[in-house]
Amino acid sequence: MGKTIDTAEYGDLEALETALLGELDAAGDLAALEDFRVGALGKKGRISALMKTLGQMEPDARKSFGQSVNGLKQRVSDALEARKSDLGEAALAARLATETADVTLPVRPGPEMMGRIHPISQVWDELTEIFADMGFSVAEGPDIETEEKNFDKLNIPASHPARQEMDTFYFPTKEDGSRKLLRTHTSPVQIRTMEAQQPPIRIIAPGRVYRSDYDQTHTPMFHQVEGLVIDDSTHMGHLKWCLEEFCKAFFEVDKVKMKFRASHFPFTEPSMEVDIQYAEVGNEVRMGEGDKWMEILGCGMVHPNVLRAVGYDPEKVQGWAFGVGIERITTLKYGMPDLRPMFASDMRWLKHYGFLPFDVPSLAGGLSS
Ligand code: 2NL
Repeated sequence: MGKTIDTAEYGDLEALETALLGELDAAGDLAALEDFRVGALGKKGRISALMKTLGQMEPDARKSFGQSVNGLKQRVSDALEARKSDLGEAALAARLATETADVTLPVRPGPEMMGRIHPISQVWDELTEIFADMGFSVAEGPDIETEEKNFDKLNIPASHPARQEMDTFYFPTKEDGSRKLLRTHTSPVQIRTMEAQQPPIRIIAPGRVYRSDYDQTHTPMFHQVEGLVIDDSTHMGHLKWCLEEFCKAFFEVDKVKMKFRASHFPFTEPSMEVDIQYAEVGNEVRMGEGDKWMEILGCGMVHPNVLRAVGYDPEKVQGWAFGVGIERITTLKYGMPDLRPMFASDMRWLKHYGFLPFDVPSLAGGLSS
């Protein structure tokens, strides 16, 4: 005969189970649950103590009692896990109820408020916002281009002065005689788009461009945004409307006065340069007032040779294009007297002319505030 199991304290296993499950229900938090686990299922816990008595029992009794204790252990473990997950969810719900965050509050002064968005980046975003609202998509392309895409397909012949070494940064000539260059305008992006897509096309191409030129009003790297619209009937009236809408939105005025002057570019015919009227009041410039004129962009109807070069039929499609210098309209809009500090990384200049990271330009919320 084996040793008798003393379960008198609980009467029997069923009573023990009832007691344990009762304690489980009463445990009010995760710490109390851990105490319960150690006391019931831990190495020195009450269920483990029952298991240890098995060794001294008769084989038959050991088998049936062992099965009963195992069943009990399993049910208590399951109940413990269920209670744990209930209490965990309740604890999370309680935390969420107390730890609210008001996302409409202003940002606290801190490191994230120290940085500034460069005026060029801000204006880039403003331009994108304005033209996106008029249905233009943004197209981008590589800074390193071929002579073919930067010049030939734009109806700029090899003899053209703009192709001379003086103005263009060329890479060394390769064995096959070809050489790459740093794009001198973003027009090759439009060439790429036309080669890849059929009309209708309505894109802007903002980007860095490079010319070997450095003085008070020129830096060897600068930024440009070009626009291109091609379909079967768009005309110069659409071009004028689009540029007027752009100027009003960009300079944040209700009226602008613009002058379209005949000009010449190899890639457009006819070509025009656009002057905008402004008044100078102290350090400030006011668009749409006064009697001064300033040239701000170039534009025209896309030359038939350009359309042919990308495989379009000039008898079937037509279009217009424009190009704006981003530095030029940035200095104009934000009253910067000098272009040179633009790329000098001077923190004092950036603090003065830069934008806060949360001043995201939008037509509804104001482009610049
Ligand atoms: C300027 C002049 C201009 C264009 C750029 C263009 C592009 C293609 C075809 C035809 Cl793919 N034209 N671009 C047209 C006229 C003027 O820029 O003075 N920019 C600052």
